[in-house]
Amino acid sequence: MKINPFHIEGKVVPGFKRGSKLLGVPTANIETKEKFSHIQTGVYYGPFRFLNYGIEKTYAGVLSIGYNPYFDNNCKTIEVFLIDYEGEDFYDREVELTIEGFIRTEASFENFSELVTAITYDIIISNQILLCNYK
Ligand code: RBF
Ligand code: MG
Repeated sequence: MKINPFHIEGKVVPGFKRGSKLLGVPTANIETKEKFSHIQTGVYYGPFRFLNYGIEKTYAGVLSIGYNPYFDNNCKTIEVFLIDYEGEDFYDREVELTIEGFIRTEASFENFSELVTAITYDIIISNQILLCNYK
């Protein structure tokens, strides 16, 4: 669902290390200056850019904003998976996202494979919407 777009800027910080190892879906965890406490938790998509590096590619981002109910986190986090990025981890880089669409609310799941299936669908949906626009 398209939403009124909004901007997120921040720095990539270390996460819980579950994304790549456990799920096969590495995410960049974004620390923002604003706390974004007003943003509704859920799964979103939108274009992603690195800041301060001149002209660079725009990546297709799929975000999870919230408490990861399957893992029951205490803090609200903003994490993004880049569909079309292949490369090293990029901690400490300043990044920006324009969030353009909402996919679903966060959920807990019966088991691990249901969580991974849901994330896989999120990525497929975002891929269809974003890659035609930004490639
Ligand atoms: N975690 C959840 O507990 N519930 C979710 O519904 C959920 N959806 C996600 C959707 C996407 C597209 C991504 C990238 C992550 C999602 N996560 C969700 C977060 C996932 O649990 C987290 O990335 C790992 O635990 C690593 O911190
Ligand atoms: Mg992460």
